Amino acid sequence: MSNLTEVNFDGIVGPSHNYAGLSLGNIASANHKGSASHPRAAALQGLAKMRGNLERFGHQGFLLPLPRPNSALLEELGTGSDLPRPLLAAAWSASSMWTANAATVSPAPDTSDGRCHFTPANLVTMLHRGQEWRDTQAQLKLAFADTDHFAVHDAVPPTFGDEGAANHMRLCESHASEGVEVFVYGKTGGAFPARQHEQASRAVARLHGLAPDKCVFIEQNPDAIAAGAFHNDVVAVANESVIFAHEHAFADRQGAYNAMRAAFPALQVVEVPDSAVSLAEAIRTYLFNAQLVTRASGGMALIVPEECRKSASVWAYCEAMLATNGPIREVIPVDVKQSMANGGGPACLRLRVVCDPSAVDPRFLLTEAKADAIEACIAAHWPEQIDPADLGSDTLAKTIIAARQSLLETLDLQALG
Ligand code: SUG
Repeated sequence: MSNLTEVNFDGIVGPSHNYAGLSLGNIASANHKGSASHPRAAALQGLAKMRGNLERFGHQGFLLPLPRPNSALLEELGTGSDLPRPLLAAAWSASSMWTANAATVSPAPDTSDGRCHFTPANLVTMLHRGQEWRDTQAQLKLAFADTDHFAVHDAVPPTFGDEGAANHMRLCESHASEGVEVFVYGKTGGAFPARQHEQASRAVARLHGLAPDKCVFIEQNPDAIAAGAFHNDVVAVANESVIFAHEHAFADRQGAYNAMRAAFPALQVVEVPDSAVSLAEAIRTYLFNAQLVTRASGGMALIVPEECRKSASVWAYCEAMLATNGPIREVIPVDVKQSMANGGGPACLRLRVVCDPSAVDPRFLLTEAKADAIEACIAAHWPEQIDPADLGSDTLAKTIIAARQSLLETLDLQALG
């Protein structure tokens, strides 16, 4: 159990990154429907974020884009000129880049068998996301193949929507100590889908062998879902003993904090009042879709989207928060605009895994030299631009398939071909 540390596995943005407006309830996705996307810029922005974190923390992992266009899905749908565009676009989606939705992860100190457990998210609410989990699972089984340390489950059965780590927070004294796992679910009935079902969260907790008194199940605020917080990580993030959340994140605000405190008495709440940052502005800037990380020098840093610096109310809040000298000591903006335009901020792009890095297949761990090689591959092969009308083109399909193939070769991961 020694050497347990938090490693972030970011999704490398795939060469088919595009804006098809597929996610009902995701305001950025709807607003950018039909816009031209820039896959090369998107992937380079994601890589720059990874490089920054590699330098900051000494560890950084990645997961690879899934095969697109997904010919198996197209076959299942029946190909033909009358195939509706959104169904065609689903098979071209690069949505696996948001690895916060790849799986729920329970680190070894929390589980009954002392292994780190993964349950790939079934993502059943949306077609373009529901096609991900089997390929994601194959990748997790390769990266975390060491069964002395890791267990990779099947997704929980459909009907119970599961969107993975985006609706899961872990409270602990330090990453290597036993934690309390907080599962946040939504209830259906609002204008937008509630993507995380309570029974999916409870199934994951059972599968992972978590102690019932170390689990907390909390309902997301239906008003937050209605305002565009389609995942809890759009309105809250936790790290070690700190939770950073919007006042309207949870259905029963005080009840939620009480339940967390009952299981984890050392909880520190940094709550942003609606009067300082409105729910709409929090969702527009993705203040909470931040990486809340422990600095080597002490205190925590919040890695936020660049959009936060440009918002008067959000930036004023951040400056005021830093002046209080509370647990969060630094705010670091990063440019992930291409991902943001589809509703994916810095936190969506990463899956946190507390593990011993030496137990992970090193092909999934970033080094400076590997970042250079990935960058060269992206620069050479990722399309500069995709217009939604291009989806379905044979020429573009060939470019995308060849680009991914070249990345697999660069990383010696042809096994994922
Ligand atoms: O599932 N966007 C993703 C964004 C996921 C963000 N993840 C977290 N919050 N953890 C989604 O809505 C847009 C696809 C499109 O419109 O083409 C999309 O799937």
